[in-house]
Amino acid sequence: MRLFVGLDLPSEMREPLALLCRGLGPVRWVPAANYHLTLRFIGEVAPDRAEEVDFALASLRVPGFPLRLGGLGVFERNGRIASLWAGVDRHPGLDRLQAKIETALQRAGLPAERRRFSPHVSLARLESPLTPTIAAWLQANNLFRTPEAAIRHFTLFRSYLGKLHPTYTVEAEYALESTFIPS
Ligand code: 3AM
Repeated sequence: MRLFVGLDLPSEMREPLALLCRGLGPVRWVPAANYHLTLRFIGEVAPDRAEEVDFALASLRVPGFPLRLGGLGVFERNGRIASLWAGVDRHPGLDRLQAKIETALQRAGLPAERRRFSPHVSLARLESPLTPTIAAWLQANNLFRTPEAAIRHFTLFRSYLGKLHPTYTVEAEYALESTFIPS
C-alpha cells in the first residue's frame, strides 16, 4: 500500500483554496477533496510494515498548533513548472510535529527522508514553462491568505494512483495533545 502522513485541511481553508483554482487553461487542478499538507511521504509498504508505521505514529505526543496558509509558489523539474502550491506560515508546532514523525518513522525502520521539509498545499500539477498567464496568476493571487485554523490531529493517508488524480483515503487519525502552542 502507498502511504503518506499529512494534515487533512480544515474546512475553512478548502473553500478559499478552491477559489484560487481557475483561469489557467489546461492545468490539472487538484480536486478540493484532495487538498492536504504532506508531512512525510512513505511510499509503498507491505501491510506488516504499515502496522509498524501506525504503531509508531500512534505513540507520538505532540501539542496542537495553529495553521495558516499564505502566498503561492511553484516547484520546478527539469526547467519546467511541475506544480503550483499555496504556502504555509512556518510555526514551531508544525516543525515539531514533522520532526517527531520523521524520528518515529526512522525508529520504525524507514530510511531517512533526504529532502528538506518544505510545507505546501499542492493546487495544480502541470508540465509547462513559466508562461505569462502563469506568472500573472501568481502575481494576482500572491497576497492570498487563509484564516488561521487549529490543528488537533494528523492523518495517515493511503493513496491510490489514478489516471487523472490519485484518490486518498484515511487509514488512521492521530490526536495531538490538548496542550496548544499559540501563534
Ligand atoms: O503533497 P504533494 O501533493 O505536494 O507528490 C506527492 C504528494 O505531494 C508526493 O507525496 C505527496 C502525497 O502523495 N510524492 C509522491 N511520490 C513521492 C516520492 N517518491 C512523493 N514525495 C517524495 N518522494
